Amino acid sequence: MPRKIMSAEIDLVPEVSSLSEIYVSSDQSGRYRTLFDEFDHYYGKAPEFVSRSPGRVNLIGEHIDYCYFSVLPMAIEQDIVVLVCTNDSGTINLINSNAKFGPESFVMSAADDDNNIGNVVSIDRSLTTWTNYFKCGLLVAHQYLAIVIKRRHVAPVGMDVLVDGTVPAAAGLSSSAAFICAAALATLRANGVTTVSKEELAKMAIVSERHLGVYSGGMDQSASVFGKRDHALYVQFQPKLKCTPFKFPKTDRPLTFLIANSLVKANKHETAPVNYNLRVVEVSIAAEILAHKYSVAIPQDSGIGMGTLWGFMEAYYKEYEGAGARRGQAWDGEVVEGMRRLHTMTGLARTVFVQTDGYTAAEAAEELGMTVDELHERFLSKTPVRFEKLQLHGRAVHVYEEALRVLQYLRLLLEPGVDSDSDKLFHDLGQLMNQSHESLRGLFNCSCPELDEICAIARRTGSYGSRLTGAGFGGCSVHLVASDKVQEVKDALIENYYRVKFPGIADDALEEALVVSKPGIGSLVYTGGVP
Ligand code: NG1
Repeated sequence: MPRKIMSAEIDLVPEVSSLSEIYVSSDQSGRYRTLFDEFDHYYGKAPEFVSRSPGRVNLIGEHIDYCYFSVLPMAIEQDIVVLVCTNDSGTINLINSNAKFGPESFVMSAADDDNNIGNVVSIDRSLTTWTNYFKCGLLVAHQYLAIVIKRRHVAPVGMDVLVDGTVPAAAGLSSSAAFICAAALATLRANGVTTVSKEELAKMAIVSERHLGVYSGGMDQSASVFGKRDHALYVQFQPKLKCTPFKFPKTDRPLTFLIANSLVKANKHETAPVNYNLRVVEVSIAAEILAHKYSVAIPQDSGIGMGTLWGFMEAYYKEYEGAGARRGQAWDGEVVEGMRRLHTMTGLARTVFVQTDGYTAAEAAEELGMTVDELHERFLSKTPVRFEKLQLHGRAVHVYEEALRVLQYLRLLLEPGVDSDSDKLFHDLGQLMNQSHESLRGLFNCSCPELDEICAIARRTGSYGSRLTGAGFGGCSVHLVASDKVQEVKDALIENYYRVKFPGIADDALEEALVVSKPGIGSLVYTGGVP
């Protein structure tokens, strides 16, 4: 039974029947025709629907989503599409259009006993296989069906699936979130749910990658689901998930973002214990130490079940500060007040974390007034991490300053009258992007020589601001370039980076590595058939 519309005001995941509603920069009908043919070739029938979800580029606000600070991404047109026909054998058949990724089939378990709600599949996180991402989406969608809409004792519907992606993998453009969102949406649809809100889809996708052992924040899934053509997104996580699309100001020369892939693969899952998850643990321990020093209690509500730097900021203001009528109040999102609070937080972080070269486990435990065993038990046992010293100074200062930069960036974009002087606007925005990169490199240690080099070349050639985007450790960079300078910056990168580092690189690889992507529409279901 299809689920009915909940309320007219709720922002629902759209269903479209024409490709022109999805893609503006390129004609994708050839791609879809080939995929429909392939589907017929493999399964001997036509797909019932296509679910798709895009990648994203983050303009500013890196490694702060899991601390619950707001970010400014936009969805891009590159996406993951999932063609689906249901089957009645309870089997999931997965084929990828890219032969590099082998097929897999499995039968779902019924999984509706009370201890195992919605767990239709088990995921072996020790394997790095593409199908694990589909399983994440499948799993969270079934948990949603069982727990949220209380559909129990109904056999999970099997699916014959063909997947195709244009978001480069491990490049910081969120191919994993795009795939998981598309897989979750496909699963809901296959199981008769034709109406789902963007908020519900984003929320279920946000928790999903934890099944693979990565404790990510919610930026990618939110950007992928809420993406809106010609709009960037202001994504807030607290007090609740909220995505506000906004248009760039109209300037005499259009604001253009060039994405340059370093082609260095950033493998988030395999390196999680020393890279991504270690950062998640470090910022949580930093929050706990600040809370301990200022004797405030903070909610244990991060993805990894610990306190957050956002939580500390809120608790600190409740207890000690706040100007005038705001004394003791939670921050309501007002930009100037947020900037003031974040300035204060940066100062506190610098005062408390004086050891700029890091803290051993014993030193961190002492800061928390606990034993090393207690530190391990409470903070280091949730996910495997490896370190010599916890970099608490750099991580906490980066997070508060980056959160501040997001508000400054937003303010510049929304300020009335910016249209008149695009050079000043681009310059100011660019400065914030450059500072962000410096901070990610120097304080958060998540850049790499190739990304630094790309940023330097782009800035030399006319980019106003250049920074890594996404998790870093490789992957993509984003550059604010005036539209009349794009070709010059591209040429300089081709000559001084790509042709030097990858001699003989093919022209189509270069074309894929350097893209100007317009903000695109988010997750949706396409029902238009063969175009
Ligand atoms: P990537 O790896 O670029 O998709 C990751 C996290 C985000 C965010 C950024 C850093 C996932 C799915 N996403 O993005 O939540 O923390 O790093 O800002 O892990």
